[in-house]
Amino acid sequence: MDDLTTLVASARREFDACADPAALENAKARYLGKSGALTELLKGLGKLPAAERPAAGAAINVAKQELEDALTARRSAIADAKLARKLAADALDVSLPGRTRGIGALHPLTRVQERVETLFRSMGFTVADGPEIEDDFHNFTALNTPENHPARSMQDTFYVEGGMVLRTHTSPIQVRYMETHAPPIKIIAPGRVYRVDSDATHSPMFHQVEGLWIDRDVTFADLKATIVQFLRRFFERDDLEVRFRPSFFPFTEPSAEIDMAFGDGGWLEIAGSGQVHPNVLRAVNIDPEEFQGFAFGMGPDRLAMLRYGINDLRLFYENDLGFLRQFA
Ligand code: 2NL
Repeated sequence: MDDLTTLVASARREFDACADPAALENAKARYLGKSGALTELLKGLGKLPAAERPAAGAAINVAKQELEDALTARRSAIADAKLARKLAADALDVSLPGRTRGIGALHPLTRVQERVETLFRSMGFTVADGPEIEDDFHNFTALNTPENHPARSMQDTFYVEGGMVLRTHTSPIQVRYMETHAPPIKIIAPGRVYRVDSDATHSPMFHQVEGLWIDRDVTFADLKATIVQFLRRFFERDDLEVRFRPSFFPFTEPSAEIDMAFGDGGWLEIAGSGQVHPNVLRAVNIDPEEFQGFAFGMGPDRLAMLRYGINDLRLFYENDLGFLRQFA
């Protein structure tokens, strides 16, 4: 059957010209579909004399198998070509620069806290830590805070379950330290603190570094020397002027605000401080007739704003990489 040989040859040529699966399936339909060329030949078998039918039918079936085999071969050739193209596109070009992981950097507030820790460690202080969720005793009562003090109100303090609070200062770290360590005690307590307050200069979460030095004879003179030394080293200015201004805190007596000179003639409030109140020592079973010392509290966020010349506290908490990268 010359017809069949020609048909198979032209089908092979068409299949081999197909570059994608869809074209190949269309070509298949032209030969093996409902009214495909080979299908039509099969339909014509009935018109042949009965004696010729078996041989003709067998020849058509052989041709049909040849087309199926050609299709299978072409399908896998198309798939192989596709894979080869993909591999070529994804090939490793060893001359390209490597894909680097960003190096990253510490947040400016972290850098300031680490600097504060380093400077106080060099003066013999240990860095203490504690929970951010506190009970009433460690956050207020042990610190001689009166029962009706406004700081205890829900307007000022975040209350969580069971009468617990988000600590409003890092003092409870120091209270817990005094409960578990006998004097001499010489620690700083850095960390996050929380107050109900939010504007350009207040964030509901901010940071504090408190300090505490208790021994038999730690005086207000030691407080002044420690703070002046710290501030001069922190701001790298040996002539930095520091001023102690009388103030009040329930947990210290006497108490003083600490100001540092800035610009020409101005003063900037930088910390609160004082001699630890005898009631605070009694609350942690330290005898105030035997031991005394000072405590202070300052805002490292404020120190960071001064050190880096930043005028809006909120910039530290927005995680804008354009801002943060400047300190990397
Ligand atoms: C401020 C005031 C201050 C303290 C914090 C303190 C802690 C203990 C005992 C006594 Cl355990 N006092 N802390 C003392 C005076 C002032 O902070 O304005 N901070 C930003």
